[in-house]
Amino acid sequence: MKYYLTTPIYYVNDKPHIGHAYCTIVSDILAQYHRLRGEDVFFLTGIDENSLKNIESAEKLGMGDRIQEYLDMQASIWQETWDSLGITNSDFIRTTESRHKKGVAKFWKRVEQQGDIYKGEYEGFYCIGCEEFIRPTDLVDGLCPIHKREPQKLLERNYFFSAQNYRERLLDHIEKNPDFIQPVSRRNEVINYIRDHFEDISISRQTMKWGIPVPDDPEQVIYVWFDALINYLTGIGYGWDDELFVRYWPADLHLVGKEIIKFHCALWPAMLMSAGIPLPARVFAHGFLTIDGQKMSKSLGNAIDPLEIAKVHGIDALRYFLLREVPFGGDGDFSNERFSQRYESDLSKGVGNFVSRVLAMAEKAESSLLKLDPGLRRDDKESGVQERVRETWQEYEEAFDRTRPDEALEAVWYLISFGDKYIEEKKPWAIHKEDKEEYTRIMDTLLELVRQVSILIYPFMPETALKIWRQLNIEDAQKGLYVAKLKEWRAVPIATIERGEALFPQSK
Ligand code: ME8
Repeated sequence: MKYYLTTPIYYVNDKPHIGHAYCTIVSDILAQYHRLRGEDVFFLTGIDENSLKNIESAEKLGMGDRIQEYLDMQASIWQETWDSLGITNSDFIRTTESRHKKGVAKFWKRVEQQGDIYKGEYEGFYCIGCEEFIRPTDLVDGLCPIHKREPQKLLERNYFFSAQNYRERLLDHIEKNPDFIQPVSRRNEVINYIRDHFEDISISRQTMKWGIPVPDDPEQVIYVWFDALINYLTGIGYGWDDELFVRYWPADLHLVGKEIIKFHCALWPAMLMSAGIPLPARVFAHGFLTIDGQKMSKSLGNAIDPLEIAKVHGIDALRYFLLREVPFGGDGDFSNERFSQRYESDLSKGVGNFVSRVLAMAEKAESSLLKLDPGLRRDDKESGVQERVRETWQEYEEAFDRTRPDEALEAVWYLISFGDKYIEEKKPWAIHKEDKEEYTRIMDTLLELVRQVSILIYPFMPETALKIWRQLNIEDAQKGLYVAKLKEWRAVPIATIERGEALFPQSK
């Protein structure tokens, strides 16, 4: 089984902010989950370099004559950010790379051979902020309503893509594949758009000095979205490594923000249909993050650097927060206050406290735990713990299948509170002296529960999971095992315990 997932490729006119990190982190969590299942995962992210926005930023820095240098500089910033956040992407695609340009040229030719490219006159508006042609009726007081800037007025002879040829096939595909567009709330938006507004689109620019030249017509460069979408193919070998491409295409998931769903669910599948390439299985549109209730923007100067936030409570805490605080698919808000609250209540006092409590009590029983005759083991079915773990796995896997990692995480936290309640009910500390055997049995169950929790949290908080495995001395024993085995009750025996530092120390 392979699993190929992608993030959007980001514009590099600035450094990454928490919104970009959100999409990349969720993708990483999905990638880690599928790896845990033993699947052959390819996780692609990258940058969209042939954009006017980038050129404008280069010019502002006085680097207008050294654009490639500017892009290289920005590429390092983006790559380093993901590295520092521990993102496990398989590759990083840049649209100025020759492998990408080669693939784009190949793709263009296929669409051309299909008879879907023609030359025509484009007269209208173009918003650099959106990198999109804009209808006059969408302007508000002559300005782009999103970017509040005046669009460029264009009169050019361009190449057009016959998108309209694919309108019916697209609608048919969306209807027959209810999972193609997620969440469901976005489906109607896309259907209406395709039905009412999906027209042939200009796919080249005459006056642009930066970009990928149109094959056989170097006077024109390819429209940045047409070029950028193809990254999902060129990132896995299209045009330069057929074997790799066949191994991973079609994509299992394109994760994107809600503002670019139309490009991914209308233009992109139409392009693929024209080129005779199978469509991705699913496009999921996540919501937008605000900061303290406000839109993130350069003018407000409130864009948050994910690296700064990760410094406060660590990377795992940031990953946890973003998944737990924001219902996936909806919008959410980031505030330092909420972040610290969740850190204290869910991490320090939640999983951190649960693990350290169990390990501290288990230490007292350690010597007898090691010698515990399996015949003496608590009947875990009776206690309900084993059953709860089984149900958690079921909810968890189903949630991931629906691309709802937030719900998977919720199920894990429910299991942790179940564990806390189990401790409160059994009050092992009260029987420690008089009934050592019972005490040992309870601890034996609780330790297995901690192991189960550690596997469940792995995709979300890999560093924390690793710390727990070390404390339980099972890191080596679990190596090379995947979910199907790991989730079995007592799949890996816990032999000794080495309590380490608190997983999430209380803030001072
Ligand atoms: O659109 N909250 O790039 P981009 C959550 N290059 N996510 C956010 C966000 C926010 N406030 N702001 C940005 C482009 N994002 C194109 C894509 S793909 C072939 C080309 C995330 O730099 C979100 O995932 O504007 C959004 O879709 C993406 O960044 C857009 O990044």
